[in-house]
Amino acid sequence: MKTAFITGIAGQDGSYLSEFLLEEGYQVTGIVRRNSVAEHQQDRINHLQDIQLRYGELSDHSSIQKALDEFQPDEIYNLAAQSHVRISFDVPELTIQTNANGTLNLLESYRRIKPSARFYQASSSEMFGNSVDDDGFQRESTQMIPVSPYGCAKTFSYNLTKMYREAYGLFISNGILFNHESPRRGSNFVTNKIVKTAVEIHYGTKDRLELGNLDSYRDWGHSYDYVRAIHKIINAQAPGDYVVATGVTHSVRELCAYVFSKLGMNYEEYVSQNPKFLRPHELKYLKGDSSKIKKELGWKPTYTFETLLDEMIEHWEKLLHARN
Ligand code: G4F
Repeated sequence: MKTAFITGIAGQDGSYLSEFLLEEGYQVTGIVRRNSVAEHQQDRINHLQDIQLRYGELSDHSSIQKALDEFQPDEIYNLAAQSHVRISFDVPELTIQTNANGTLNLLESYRRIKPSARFYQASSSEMFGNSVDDDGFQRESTQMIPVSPYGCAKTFSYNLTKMYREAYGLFISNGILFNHESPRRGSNFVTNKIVKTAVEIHYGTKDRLELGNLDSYRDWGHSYDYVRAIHKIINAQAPGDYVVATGVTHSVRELCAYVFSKLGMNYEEYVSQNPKFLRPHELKYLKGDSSKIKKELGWKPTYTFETLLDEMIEHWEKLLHARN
């Protein structure tokens, strides 16, 4: 039985990955941060009886060492992060501490305690900033010019993991994941914010939706598919770096139009812009080319933009209908 150790195990991807690894016969372990609202801290993983959790923080080196010493994992998945790009402008130091220094802490503990393990780093399409290749795609070779504290921290960790791979001969891989969503997505990310509020408007409990930039484009996939890509990446023959994306891009405006029309409404009657949701610097356009992972590891997404949103709409309809 292989042992997996997951930082960020209580997050969207951590929960889907844990479910998948349990199905695959892994022993699943991980760290969770202390949260003042203990009731909701592990909502996404409460249904998983067989996982072992300890309190820990990427920025608390001793907590990482203790957990790795105890679990002696075969695979380490570094998913923990301050993952909200706009909030990274509000809390830049915390973002750098967790997303950059935190990776360094984990790498140092890993190479001292269990260097035979394999290591997966959750890298992000936010690292590209506004770089786009001439054919309109971002891929592994696209220049990285991040435009947010979050993107800068992720780019640091991406470079650091590559350096550790070369310098110490460790099995370390990066997944450069484009936006990926699900009903478990935090409702301050744009997909879930739009779906949840549109359903609330549909049921008459809200009357408008305020957003930031409606004209940015994202390549949105489903977390269910992306955690399967992560598992393929860490189990590849050799370590490497892979873009994980659908190759299809839509604007936030198109997302609103789809969701509201599915609920029989015209988004233009309900959606307005509030400058408080704008960012000091915006990444305008993402469309990923995942040819490498498709060709080398045989991964492909099963959800489309439409089926992803349909599942999210159905989730909120069930939940809010039950409450009404
Ligand atoms: O849903 P978002 O906040 O996701 P964002 O910033 O693209 O970041 C996500 O994807 C990254 C991968 O590229 C991850 F690394 C990161 O951890 C995270 O998962 O915003 C998507 C777009 C942006 O252009 C934003 O400006 O939606 C726009 N937007 C417009 N109104 C809004 C809003 N975003 C949020 N969160 N809230 C709004 O009201």
